[in-house]
Amino acid sequence: MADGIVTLQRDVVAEATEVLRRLGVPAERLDEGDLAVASPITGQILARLRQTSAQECVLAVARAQTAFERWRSVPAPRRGDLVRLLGEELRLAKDDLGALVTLEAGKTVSEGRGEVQEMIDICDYAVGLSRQISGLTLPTERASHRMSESWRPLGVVGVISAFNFPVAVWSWNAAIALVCGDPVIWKPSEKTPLTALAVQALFDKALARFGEAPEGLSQVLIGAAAAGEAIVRAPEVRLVSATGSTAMGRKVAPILAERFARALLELGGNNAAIVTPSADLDLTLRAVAFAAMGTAGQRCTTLRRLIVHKDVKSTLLERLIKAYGSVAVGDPRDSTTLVGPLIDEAALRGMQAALAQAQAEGGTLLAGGERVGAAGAYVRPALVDMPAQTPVVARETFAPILYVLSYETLEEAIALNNAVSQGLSSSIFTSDLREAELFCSEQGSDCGIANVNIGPSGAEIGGAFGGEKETGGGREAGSDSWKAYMRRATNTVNYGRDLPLAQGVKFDL
Ligand code: UN1
Repeated sequence: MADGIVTLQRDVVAEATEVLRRLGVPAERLDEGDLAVASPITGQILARLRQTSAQECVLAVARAQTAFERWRSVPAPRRGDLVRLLGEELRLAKDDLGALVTLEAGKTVSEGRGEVQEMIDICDYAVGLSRQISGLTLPTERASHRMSESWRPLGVVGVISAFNFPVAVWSWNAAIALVCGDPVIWKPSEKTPLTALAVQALFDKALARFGEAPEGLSQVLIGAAAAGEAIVRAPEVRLVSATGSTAMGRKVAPILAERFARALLELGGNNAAIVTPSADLDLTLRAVAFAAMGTAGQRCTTLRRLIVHKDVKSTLLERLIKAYGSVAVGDPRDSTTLVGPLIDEAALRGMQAALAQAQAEGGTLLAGGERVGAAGAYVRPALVDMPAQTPVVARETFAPILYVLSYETLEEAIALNNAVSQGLSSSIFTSDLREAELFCSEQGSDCGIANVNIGPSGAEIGGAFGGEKETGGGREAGSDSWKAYMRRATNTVNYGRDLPLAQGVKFDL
């Protein structure tokens, strides 16, 4: 540790080239074009990729549509076989793909591997789902009739993902879409296209083992906004699952609405945790530290607002200031590092601007905020005591800043939790059953995720993931999220000889 930062002498570019080779991405793809891909670890360029042309985007959509017409008739459990093989490839490649996530997105080794584990988990989930896609049988008011609903493949699914979960978000969508009978076209963040190419190479391996399958079940488009827009505008793409900023969602949603395509949006979060007087402070401290500083504050579920009861505020802050002062920041490849770099210089500038604004709005910087190291956008996570929920607190800054607010009554704390425009995740730390249940009730948190004695980040795939209000309303991963990837047909069958009309209507010729 020099200059307050963990450093490693290992060559980032050489490591990336080697890992990409092992993952099956051909070396010639890495120097074909003008999209420079930098590693946030040092800022060095890892590759220059050729961007998918507008013409190629059109061809990709057409190929996916042709694939859909065959894939939809493959029995769902057989479709599940492909996802099972993908899960097997991911298990074998877990360390390498995790390492590539570290090299390209700057996550720690443990978080890089965790992200791949999340992919494996959703594959397992989707394989099970492939034998459980089922519909209801419903009572009909007519004699000798049967009414049921069936779930049918929807069509081509577009996935637009962000740099911070460069591979897991694709898998939440792709694993489910594929067992539901839908091909997938993926536009990864232009900041993390290498992990996408590696995932595609693993998918191709699974496909080769699977045998007969239509071409174009999974495709990757490399590039910036234009490639994403191609997916959003293509009439064949029936569902677009987009993860990113609320600003991006505001562009995507109207285009989809205009052509009546489905939108599954996972946009900004501004997640809070309430710490009550009965909270177990040891547990709270650990949960807050991970949720606020983990992934360098770059999860959509990152804890950004800590709403602390006035009676425990000074005790908790004292311990938090210590934790913020000692957390290891630096090269994410080193096993002692807990906070890696921000994705780029723009992210660091955004953080510094937010900290300046917070101080102008009456905030006191209690810890962190300073840049460390020479190369790469490294910064110490910041802890800021705020007099109120001012405009900067109400905004999502995608960086490790934790604003601290205080409260006296739980109703006041819940009102603060809900008083922002985003609605992704939330938590309460309490040992009081009444407080916990109130927070989870209809009078409590208005977010898509409401946790008790767990931070707002790090959700498992078994639940439906997503949030309300400006977070976009989409739900991905577990529970019944699969229904967004299928169309529902209500089937009423008359097996009698009469033709009774519903609602007793008469129409006798
Ligand atoms: C995101 O940041 O886009 O709950 C997703 C979590 C992770 C997913 C975060 N499972 O923090």
